[in-house]
Amino acid sequence: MASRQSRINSSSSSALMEAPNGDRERVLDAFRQWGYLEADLDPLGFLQPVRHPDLQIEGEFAQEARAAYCGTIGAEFMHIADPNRRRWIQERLEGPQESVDQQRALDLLIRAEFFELVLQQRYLGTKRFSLEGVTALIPLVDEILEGAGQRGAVELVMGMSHRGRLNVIAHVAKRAPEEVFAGFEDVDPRSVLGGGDVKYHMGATGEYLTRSGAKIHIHLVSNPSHLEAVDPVTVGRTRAKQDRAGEGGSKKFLPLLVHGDGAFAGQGVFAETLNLADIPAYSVGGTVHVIVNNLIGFTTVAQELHSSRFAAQLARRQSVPIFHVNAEDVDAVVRVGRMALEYRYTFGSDVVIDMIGYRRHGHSEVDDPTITQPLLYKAIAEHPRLWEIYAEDVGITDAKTRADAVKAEFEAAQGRAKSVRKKPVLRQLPGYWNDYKGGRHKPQYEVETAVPADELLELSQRLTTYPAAFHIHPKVKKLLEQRAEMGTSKRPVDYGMAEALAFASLVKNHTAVRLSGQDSRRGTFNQRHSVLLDIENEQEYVPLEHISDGQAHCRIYNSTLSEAGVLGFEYGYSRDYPETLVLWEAQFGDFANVAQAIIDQFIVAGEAKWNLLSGLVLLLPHGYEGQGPEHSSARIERFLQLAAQDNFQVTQPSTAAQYFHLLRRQALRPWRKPLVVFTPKSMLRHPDASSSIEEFSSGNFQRVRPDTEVTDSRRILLCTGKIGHELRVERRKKKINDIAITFVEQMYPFPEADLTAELQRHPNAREIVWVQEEPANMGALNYMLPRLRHLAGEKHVLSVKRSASPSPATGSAKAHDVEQKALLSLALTTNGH
Ligand SMILES: Cc1ncc(C[n+]2csc(CCOP(=O)(O)OP(=O)(O)O)c2C)c(N)n1
Ligand SMILES: [Mg+2]
Repeated sequence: MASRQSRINSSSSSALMEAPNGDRERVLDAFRQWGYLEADLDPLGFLQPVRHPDLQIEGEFAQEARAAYCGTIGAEFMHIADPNRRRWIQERLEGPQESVDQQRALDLLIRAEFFELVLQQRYLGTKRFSLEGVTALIPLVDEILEGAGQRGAVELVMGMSHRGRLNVIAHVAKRAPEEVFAGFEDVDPRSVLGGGDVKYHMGATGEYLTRSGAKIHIHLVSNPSHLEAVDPVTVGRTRAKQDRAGEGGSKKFLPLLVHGDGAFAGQGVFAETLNLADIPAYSVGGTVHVIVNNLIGFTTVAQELHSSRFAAQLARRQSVPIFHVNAEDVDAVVRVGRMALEYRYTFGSDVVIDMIGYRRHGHSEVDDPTITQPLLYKAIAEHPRLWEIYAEDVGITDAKTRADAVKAEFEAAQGRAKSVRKKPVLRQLPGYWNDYKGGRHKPQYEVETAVPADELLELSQRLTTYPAAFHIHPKVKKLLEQRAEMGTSKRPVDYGMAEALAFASLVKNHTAVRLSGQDSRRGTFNQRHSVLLDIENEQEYVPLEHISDGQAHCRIYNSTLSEAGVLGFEYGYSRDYPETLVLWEAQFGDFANVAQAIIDQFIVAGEAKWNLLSGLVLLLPHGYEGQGPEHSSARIERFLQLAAQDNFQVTQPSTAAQYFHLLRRQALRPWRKPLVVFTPKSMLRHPDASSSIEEFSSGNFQRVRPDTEVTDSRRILLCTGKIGHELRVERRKKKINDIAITFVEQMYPFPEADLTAELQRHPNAREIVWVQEEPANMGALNYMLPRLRHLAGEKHVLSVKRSASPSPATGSAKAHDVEQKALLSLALTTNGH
């Protein structure tokens, strides 16, 4: 009793306590819990083991426990509640060690090391973000692939940033070394003016042959500099591939994310991605994470990078095991790789490998690290290379001969690099907007989006019925009754119904729909109600999944409270499932800027940088309604600033039918460009924004919605969204009949031909006035004015808007009303300014 007490309370004593026999489990438990703190994890010894009071025990059991938990593997898994999972890990760490193919591991180390050395020799002073110091990554991934191949994997979807990426391209994606070296040779600048990307961001694909002969396709995902932004994209891409594969998809497609230690701990987008792991809408059956941990960021050391002892500990928020491993015990690294992979396949869970090594050079090879870490880099300069250490450890005597051969091989490859023909960088894939610009011809790829009246009727019946025994909420019952009336033309069709009709018509004809966003199943504004809930037993009924036999799925999900993570995921999904209409909805468009890096780096620039297409739709509620600075603006100005070379579409449909045709156009076109839709809030059910059912059975999306009420106007007000409706109401009230009010529904690509036609319908108009709700430094104003001036000829181009402001909107509903009235009045009564 006394000895147990002293073991538990031994914090003041550093003396080792003798554990009595029979206490084996208790001793082991202490080490299972805290052993990783005393583990020998840093090859350079800077990260000193911590002596934990609970572990100051001696004796046979302690010796056994210490060997299992305080060697070169440190496991954190006692935060996992499930005893089966803990036991599974215990058995592996406490049981006999499995053998490692040391010959193969050594060969891979030599290749990884000499790849970098030859680059260093031949391209001195060029950035490559060497893997030296953590070259064990290559045998680690080899073992992960071996295990994956044995379990039926056909593809590894891999996301990683700069560190060691070129090495991975050569040794995991198996691109010929001369191809990688060629990236260091001069390119013809004409091939990449304004586009393309640096060599350590480009994606790569290849085939990997595992030790036991399995062939695994490698897909290294294109990646921006923005650390960790690729995480949700990689996971979304994997999920799309898994969904396409159907049954067993999560076994066939394995995601692997390689992180830097600084980025893993610091970047919120990773935390958002991790949070998706076990949620059915986003799950991929487990992602394997590898932290290539050099205990340093650019010049910033671990103690400055995170509050936890290990960068990896962020993952403890979930039931995810963390295996720290000393990158210089290559056998341990390989064993950890095997265990992590098996864990992923056994439990369908994420798993983290924290491989701790060092960085032989500066952050990049042009950076001198001896200025900021003189002692560390003195130690590194004196430290032997891993392949030499390993060869000696395992007693392989011909390592030097093998190394010479590999070096000669890479040098020869480098010699061939100059003559490698570079793949041309396509600036635009052909055929997208051919003949569209300028409107000289009928757009080549416009598609029929109207749906026959009888089909609309049938769809609306399907959308508004549910099983007889279903106990429906009275409010939802009423909503469905109203929607049924919309289908039979007794009532104008509103936005919610328009969207449901668009989705229903698509899934019926085998185009699947996937929409996710915060509270999207009901809809933030009570507009969607895509999932009916039985109020007595909470069973779900999704009318959109009961449209017709053999239909495609319509999946509408509530997302986690994340923007960057979820938008990145959906972008990734849209990349690899182009036949599906994939939509992400912001709760309010204002919050989309939390995902700005996904928008800037992937959605709008992905094609220019990497030739990658996406048909993703962003639904961004937008409009000034007196709800304050953060519930008003989806930042139209930002999207328009990002528009160039037909990279995406920026739209604001002003009616339900327009929204219907726009969604169908996006899904049915044979090519893919991202689509931004500014969606309404208060206008969702407004009569002026509703449409007759005939507008669904005829027509198509109008890029410009002309004013057909006023034929001969002296002034044309051009606007987009809600303000246009308000102007029309005000005009009616004031009985004005010489001012036209025209909606620009597609802002980008700029609908020049449609606008020209509209201006020609009002030959006597002297003024064109751009009217917007947003302040002068926001909204579409600065994008529209030069374009309108170009079209206006003799006419004056003026504008009406709120005064320039750092904040998008006032916090006072009353102030908002005053401002809004002033805008309408200015637009309709004065000459603007
Ligand atoms: C979002 C973001 N912030 C900052 C940077 C600039 N940056 C590039 S690498 C780097 C350090 C990365 O450290 P770590 O994640 O440990 O990776 P390592 O380079 O050590 O492998 C920084 C700060 C960036 N690329 N992305
Ligand atoms: Mg680092």
